[in-house]
Amino acid sequence: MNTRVTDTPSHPLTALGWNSSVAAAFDSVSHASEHLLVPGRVSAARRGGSVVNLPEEVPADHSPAVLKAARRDPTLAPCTGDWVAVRRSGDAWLVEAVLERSGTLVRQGIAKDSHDQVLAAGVDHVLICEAADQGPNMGRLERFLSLVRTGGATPVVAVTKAELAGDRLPEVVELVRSVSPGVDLHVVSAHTGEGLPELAERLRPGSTWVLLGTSGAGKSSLVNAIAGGDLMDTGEVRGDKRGRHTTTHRQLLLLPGGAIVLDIPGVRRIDVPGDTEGVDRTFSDVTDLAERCRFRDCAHESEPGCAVRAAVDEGELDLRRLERWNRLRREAERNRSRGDVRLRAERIRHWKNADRPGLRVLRTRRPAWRCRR
Ligand SMILES: Nc1nc2c(ncn2[C@@H]2O[C@H](COP(=O)(O)OP(=O)(O)OP(=O)(O)O)[C@@H](O)[C@H]2O)c(=O)[nH]1
Ligand SMILES: [Mg+2]
Ligand SMILES: [Zn+2]
Repeated sequence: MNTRVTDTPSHPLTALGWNSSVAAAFDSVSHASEHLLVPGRVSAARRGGSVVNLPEEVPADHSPAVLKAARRDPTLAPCTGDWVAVRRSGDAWLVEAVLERSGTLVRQGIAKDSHDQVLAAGVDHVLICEAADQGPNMGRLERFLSLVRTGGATPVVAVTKAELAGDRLPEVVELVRSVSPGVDLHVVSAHTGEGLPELAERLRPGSTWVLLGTSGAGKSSLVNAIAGGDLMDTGEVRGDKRGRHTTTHRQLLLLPGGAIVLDIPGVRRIDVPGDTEGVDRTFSDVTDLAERCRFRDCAHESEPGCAVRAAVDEGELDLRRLERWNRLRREAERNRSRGDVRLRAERIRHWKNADRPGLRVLRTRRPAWRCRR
């Protein structure tokens, strides 16, 4: 986090987002430890060490216990936004434990043996940025919304670069609204200042926000415009409207208004995690209709009394939205079973590698049993 953290007048940990649930998580870790621990928040995580705010910024190594846990499961390594318990060890600081997380943004590991990646932790709100001049891409928005909900944070949508849409702006906003029922929507321009005061008003002191969107969506420009300075580098988009991945690392920043923001590198595509509930909450308009189907297990295909199909026939529900709901649900189910397979494989690996003298005895005896047969 930049040095401005120490300039804040109120309680230093409150300025970093400290609240009663973080305090309770810290208490349970600190009571169980033989060391004198202090709480801090990770503003930037690296392999083997982190920058931790106590609230002044210090570099801290990860303790052997933290490293061991992260080797077994990389999602357990400290990540940006995590609350941690640290202790002094000689001249250095050591991260002894990662406190129980709330509000995470997790990138699902797609390959069979790849792990999930925690992009951010301790997140209250995710501002999903969609550039007004590029679509909008409804499927991507639904995907981002599902992902945010699964992680337990509240999604808010920003249609960025509003002035570039010209006459199309109302249509773009309507389309975005149609895929984000119940979600706060801000129409903003970092260049003209449109919508910035309203958005800044939402960024309450001590709340943690992550900006999520494709490269070039204008996330860093938005942070700078709200901060009234150049906190983040920004980059021109290319001829094909794609961004240049200007932001390459993740670091918490404190806005002058007191909110904590994390502007992450642009994300083009991200899988929904193995959680159909996050998907269903994103498609609440469709699930509300499904409640009224005659059969509880209606597949919304050709069943009689299907309220979802009736809404499609009457033009109240876009068939493409129904198809995208089905597709995302299937993806979530697939990812859940993939996750289960991975978890099982990891458990077996862990069990095989564990140092268990009893197992060694068993192994040495086995040939003798075979001889007897
Ligand atoms: N016209 C206009 N251009 C904007 C606006 N906001 C951002 N841009 C431009 O869009 C380009 C990309 O902006 P960035 O803020 O770097 O985008 P980003 O989302 O942070 O991109 P990555 O860091 O690559 O993920 C830059 O050239 C900005 O000047 C806006 O409101 N209006
Ligand atoms: Mg950026
Ligand atoms: Zn139905």
